[in-house]
Amino acid sequence: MVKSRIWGAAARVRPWLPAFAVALAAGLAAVGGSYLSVGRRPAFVATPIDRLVIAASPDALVTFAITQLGTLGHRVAFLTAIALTAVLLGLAALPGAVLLQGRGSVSGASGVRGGALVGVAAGTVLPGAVAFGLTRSPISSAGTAAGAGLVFLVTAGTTLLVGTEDVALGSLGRRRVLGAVGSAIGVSALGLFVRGTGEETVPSGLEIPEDARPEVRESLARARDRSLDVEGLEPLVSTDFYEVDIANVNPAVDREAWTLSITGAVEEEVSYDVADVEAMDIEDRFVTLRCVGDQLNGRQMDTALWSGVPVERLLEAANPQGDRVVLRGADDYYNEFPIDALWPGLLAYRMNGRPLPRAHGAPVRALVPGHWGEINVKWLTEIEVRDEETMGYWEHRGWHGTGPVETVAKLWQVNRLGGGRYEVAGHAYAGTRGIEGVEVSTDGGDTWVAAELSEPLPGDDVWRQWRHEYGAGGRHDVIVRARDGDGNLQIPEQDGPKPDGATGWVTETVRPQ
Ligand SMILES: Nc1nc2c(c(=O)[nH]1)N[C@H]1C(S)=C(S)[C@@H](COP(=O)(O)O)O[C@H]1N2
Ligand SMILES: [Mo]
Repeated sequence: MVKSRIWGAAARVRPWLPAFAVALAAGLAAVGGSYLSVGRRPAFVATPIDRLVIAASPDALVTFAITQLGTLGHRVAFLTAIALTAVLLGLAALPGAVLLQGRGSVSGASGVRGGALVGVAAGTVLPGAVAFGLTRSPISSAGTAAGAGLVFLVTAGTTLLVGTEDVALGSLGRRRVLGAVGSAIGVSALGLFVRGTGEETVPSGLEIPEDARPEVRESLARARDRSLDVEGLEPLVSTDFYEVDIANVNPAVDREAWTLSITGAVEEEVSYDVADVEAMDIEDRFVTLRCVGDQLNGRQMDTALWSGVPVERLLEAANPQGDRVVLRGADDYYNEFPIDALWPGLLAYRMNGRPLPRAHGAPVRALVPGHWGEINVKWLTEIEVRDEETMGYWEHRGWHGTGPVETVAKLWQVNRLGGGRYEVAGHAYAGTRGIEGVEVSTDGGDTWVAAELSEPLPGDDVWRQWRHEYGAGGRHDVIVRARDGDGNLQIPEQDGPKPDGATGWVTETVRPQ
């Protein structure tokens, strides 16, 4: 009984499968068309869906993606959003596909052409309208409509040309479904070819721009010269700066329209534009950032030479009355912390001698000395001064990452020099406390020796490199620990990043090769 009912249902659905396939192909082509027209920008039709996906994701999943997957997590989440958007736009295209499928029953040449045309029109306009509802961008919506429309044209094309004579064309045959899928893949591939993945290449600290200010060139050259000469070890200015964002599509803030407002518990609300900020004296600072979600020996810790204006200069004019601040970014990210931490901060608009990349917060981001990365708000638009404490974006999700960083020594490089000789090296960071020393044990913690340290770079909030060379017989355990500028040893107790940063000493088993 049940079996036959299922069979009955399947038999009823079956004739419509080609229509579903064409609609899905149109949905994919619609996403591809939008991407081709605007790239990985807020106007891309999958961006709003991406936001919904992230908002709906359980905190544990978001935490896992950020702390374990990094960039890979972003890619997976972004592809998920794209797939969902293709399905959504495919549903919008379905009425068109059904009309196209059904047009075979209309008799007479003009009837057939008319039916097909209505199908093509519906399959084009409906996804376009949905895109406009999602993005409010005419260009992106036109791209969406064009992508879907192309699939419908390819699908209907043969019939329109041949007319009614060929009755076998009265349904969406396999060949036309293949044509639909093929053109959808074509549009998407073209979008990828023209726009790339949308992942920005960020200036490496090793390339010193010709046109940078002499001070910047000098500082970057100094950082290069002071970097320890260890094969495979990242220099003092990172060549590949990590990125942590709440969204998969970064805001594209219009420099000309951008303003930064200082609001709330202030004597006078003030607002600055790019010209105001750039008119002030520029200052260069080496600053290290580390995400609170970084694993103990993870890679979400990097250093750049940032240029901008001290926060102080902008804050003073507002004369703040409260002792807390909320910083807000153009991506609706926000973070809250004591105003005392913000006063010594920098509002950066250049990075390693180049304009601040979009990925790192263009046109202006905050850099707050010594605290976890999350309060260094990117695409900064507002500083709200408050009397009372409140929670930031990550606090609402169970993190306590607004305070000063934990001390850490990373073990990022193990080089086998031959003849039983080894070289181990890494970076150590303790925020504004500074690094006084790094100690290494190559016998599992029985004995400790001081590692060689890189010359400190100017700055109150910057890492140092360490290196140690030794001989060993066989397999052995290397442990590293840093001592901060106050003389405190790095916390030995092992603990994961959530909620307030990883602790413990990095340990690695080294085997001879
Ligand atoms: N507007 C905005 N600012 C932000 C974030 C964000 O998602 N949006 N991420 C924060 C986090 S968690 C970290 S660790 C740092 C990372 O800065 P980076 O991406 O330039 O490395 O930016 C912080 N500022
Ligand atoms: Mo972070």
